[in-house]
Amino acid sequence: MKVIIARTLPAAGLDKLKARFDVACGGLPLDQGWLLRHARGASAIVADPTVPIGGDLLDLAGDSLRVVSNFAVGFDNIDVDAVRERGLRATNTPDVLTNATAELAVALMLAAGRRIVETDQIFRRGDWAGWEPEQFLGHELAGATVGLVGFGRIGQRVAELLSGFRARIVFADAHPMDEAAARHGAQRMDLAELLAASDYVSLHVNLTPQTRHMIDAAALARCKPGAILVNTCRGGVVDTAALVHALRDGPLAGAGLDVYEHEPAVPQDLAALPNTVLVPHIGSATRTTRDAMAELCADNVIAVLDGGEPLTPVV
Ligand code: 8YV
Repeated sequence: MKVIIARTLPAAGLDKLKARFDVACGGLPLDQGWLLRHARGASAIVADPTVPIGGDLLDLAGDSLRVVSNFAVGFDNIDVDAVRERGLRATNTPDVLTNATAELAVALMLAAGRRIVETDQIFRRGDWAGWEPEQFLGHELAGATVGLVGFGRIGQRVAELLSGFRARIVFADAHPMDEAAARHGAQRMDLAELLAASDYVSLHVNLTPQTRHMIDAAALARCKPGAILVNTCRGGVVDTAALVHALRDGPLAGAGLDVYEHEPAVPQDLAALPNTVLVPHIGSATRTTRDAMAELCADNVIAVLDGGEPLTPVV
């Protein structure tokens, strides 16, 4: 059976697939032409969030195709209705990246709150004239209200990590999440309430038509003056132009961002602002996590091609 890897997969998963199947990798960067040429006759396609998977590609693969295995927890790149309509399966890699992503969210809260990148740059440029009593004042997590938008696996792990910081945790989620709320001592609010109450707002939702631009100009206007926004989920959840405005003219004091609306383009308006911490989609970028993601991605392919249930299906 033929397995097509749209780009690349770490060896932890790739070697498992190579041991069982005829594997071809498109390599980096994504070459759509290669993918279209090689999809025909594939039993499985391994994709990631940079690889759009639509009905046309599924049809091109033909009757042999059984599964699309995404190397990511997010699956906004996959047309899940097209997968479902064709009786195929799609899988993702939840759980294994929860901690890495949650740790990055906390790192961005601290970096933006304590102005770590801004002051690092001032220092490196030789622009520091010496210590002053009220210089470079930032924000602490202790005593702050942290609003988690989305209280799934990653949001809950952020709450757990923050317990030592003595922050108050509030969350907005489509589901009541009563048990998790009790476990983390977190209070559920609707989004508007959360934005008005939070010193830090951290986003942990899937990108869907409902969440696209969920954080728009109106939402940002509701934020507390001096609040910090952290985004480690998907760039499309935030309206970038509105974010730039809120960082320039208030109410936001800063933002820590891992994801962008038009990756890999660097949003120049955000880059020009001193109160942003910008990292290039590194939420799951640790050796341990990427290997675990690759293994799970491969195990999903193997499970389906062996005629079984995928381990972590989205369809
Ligand atoms: C990955 C991610 O780094 O899992 C996701 O949804 O965005 C990140 O963990 C990226 O997708 C690489 O595949």
